[in-house]
Amino acid sequence: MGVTILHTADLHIDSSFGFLPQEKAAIRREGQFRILEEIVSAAERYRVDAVLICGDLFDKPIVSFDVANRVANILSRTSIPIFITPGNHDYFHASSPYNLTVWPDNVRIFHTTVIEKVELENLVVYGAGFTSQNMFRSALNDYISSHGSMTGSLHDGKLSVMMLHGELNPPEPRYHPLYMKDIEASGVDYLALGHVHARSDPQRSGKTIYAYCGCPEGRGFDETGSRGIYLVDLGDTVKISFLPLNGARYYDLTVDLSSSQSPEKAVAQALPADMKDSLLRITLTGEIEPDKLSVDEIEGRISASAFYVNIVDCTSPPLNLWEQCGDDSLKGIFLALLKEKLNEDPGNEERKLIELAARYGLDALSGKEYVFHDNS
Ligand SMILES: [Mn+2]
Repeated sequence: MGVTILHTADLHIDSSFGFLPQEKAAIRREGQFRILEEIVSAAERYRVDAVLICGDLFDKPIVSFDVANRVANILSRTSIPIFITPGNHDYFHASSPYNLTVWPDNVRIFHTTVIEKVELENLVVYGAGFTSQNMFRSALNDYISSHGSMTGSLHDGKLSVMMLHGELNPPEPRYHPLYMKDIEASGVDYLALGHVHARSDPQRSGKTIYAYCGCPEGRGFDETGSRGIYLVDLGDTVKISFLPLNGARYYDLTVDLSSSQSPEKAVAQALPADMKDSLLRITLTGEIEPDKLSVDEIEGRISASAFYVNIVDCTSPPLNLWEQCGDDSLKGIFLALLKEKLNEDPGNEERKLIELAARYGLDALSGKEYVFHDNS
């Protein structure tokens, strides 16, 4: 019989969202509880056999009783077994919510750095967690070194999964190093990983499929795009599907206003179709007359339909290329030489090249580092 698990990690509940105004940050923190609710609903809807939360469920090692109790309450709305590994942000310790909160019976927390095993009816779950903000030793390597592997008759034909928060082959072993040879030696059917917030496609090492599911909702402009959870069907073959969730979406957009007649239109064209629950950072670039651009107006218009917008104005006034042509200076002589070529009535392509040469030359003569003017 097949087994389905729900793989999630890195919710970072109770994040500060310090880049937002206070009231919007509070709304985003509420949204984090909604994402957890959505995850529990998905677990029910897809009738999964277990939910794996692979570290950094909370953003910090200590949270208020209210936050911890709300999380426990959401997890109690299902009877599906839920497994949690504390990560580097929410490591297990005496004052940890994992120690102080009354968790529902369906929740099991892997609270030591030594890999433990829990047997369900048709599934074996292995896990270990952080007990401080760093974890230099590899729990997996320690386990393999003393036990050899996790497979064999031990499982009585049951499928096996392991959940760990850590880094694959890191240059420095600071956040629980995980090594390929140990993953291969483990022989578990699926290794559910947390820590890296970008989702990775499932990979295989030996018989073991492993993946980072990424965070189920972005928390900043470095976490853009669609985010969600992995549903993992374990059977004769392992089938993994990405299920997007309805969290806030972050967009980090750059709009070049150089050749645009209307900055408002140029920005509008770059916007996503549905901006509800969207957080946008829009960087404006290119050369434009300052009086043609009203950042406040653009910002005002977008904030009417988006959750949050931040416009970064990196435009510059248009440069009169030939202003210093013929001056008694190195720039003047350089421009005069190029201007001669222009006067020979070159074709369109060559004209562009000459203008580009003038720009680069002026930049260089002004002591600027290489500045790329994208005129395409
Ligand atoms: Mn994390």
